[in-house]
Amino acid sequence: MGPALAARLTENVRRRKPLTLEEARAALEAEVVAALSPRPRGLDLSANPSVVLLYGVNGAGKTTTVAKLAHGLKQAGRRPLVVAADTFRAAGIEQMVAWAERAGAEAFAGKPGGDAAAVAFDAIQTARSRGFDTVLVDTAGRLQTQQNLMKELRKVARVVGRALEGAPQESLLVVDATLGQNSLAQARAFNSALGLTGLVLAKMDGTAKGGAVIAIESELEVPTKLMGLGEKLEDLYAFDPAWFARALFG
Ligand SMILES: Nc1nc2c(ncn2[C@@H]2O[C@H](COP(=O)(O)OP(=O)(O)OP(=O)(O)O)[C@@H](O)[C@H]2O)c(=O)[nH]1
Ligand SMILES: [Mg+2]
Repeated sequence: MGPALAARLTENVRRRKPLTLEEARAALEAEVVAALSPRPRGLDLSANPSVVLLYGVNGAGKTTTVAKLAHGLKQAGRRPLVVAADTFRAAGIEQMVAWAERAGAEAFAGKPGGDAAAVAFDAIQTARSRGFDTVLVDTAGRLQTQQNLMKELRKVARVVGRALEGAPQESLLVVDATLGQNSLAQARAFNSALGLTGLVLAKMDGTAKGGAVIAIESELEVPTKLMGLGEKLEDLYAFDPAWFARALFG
């Protein structure tokens, strides 16, 4: 969770004067939960349609998360439209379309090398005319330091807002739990460029602890909303601070 926050939480635990290891562990858990909550952690999908944009660095888990979300929304009786707007990387579109098929969701695909913002705009028109209630937009991976690519994302968000008032309803940063403290730098940059509404913590099924989201939430007040616990469609969960704090300390 980074040295500054770790020092703060440790100091708080010390003040509670735990007598046993068990008490210390429980106090730490309580401190983590306190640092994480209470924040609204549900997706805001009340608008019809609602638009969800997913951002993140290369390989974070964006495409997989879109597929998992589509799967979960279908199961909840909704009609999601999956938008393959990674026009940048070779096979980026095909990958999203293949995942959408597996999830039983319809896909709206851009053309390789095309304008991602235009793809998102057209997808929203399609959603409105054909009655899709949720538009899930997969974007190309990029480093937060690539200014021109960050600018392109701002354009996507702007154009989405023009296509539909109040959109995007959700701007989610997918954070790879195995990347550690670099996630904080990512979150700062994506948040200041795009105004994040939430985080998705992917790859929590391995040895990674994902402690970086505590630092991100404390500093940016952007709630972690979802958590990826594997590579299958069923492996997406609502983020639960109590569960997370327990998992953090084994
Ligand atoms: N174990 C595990 N693997 C995951 C999880 N989420 C994604 N992955 C894997 O991470 C890799 C990258 O996932 P993608 O969804 O393609 O990531 P992306 O952000 O779309 O990548 P780019 O489009 O290349 O930027 C794939 O091998 C996924 O199967 C997760 O929750 N757990
Ligand atoms: Mg992808």
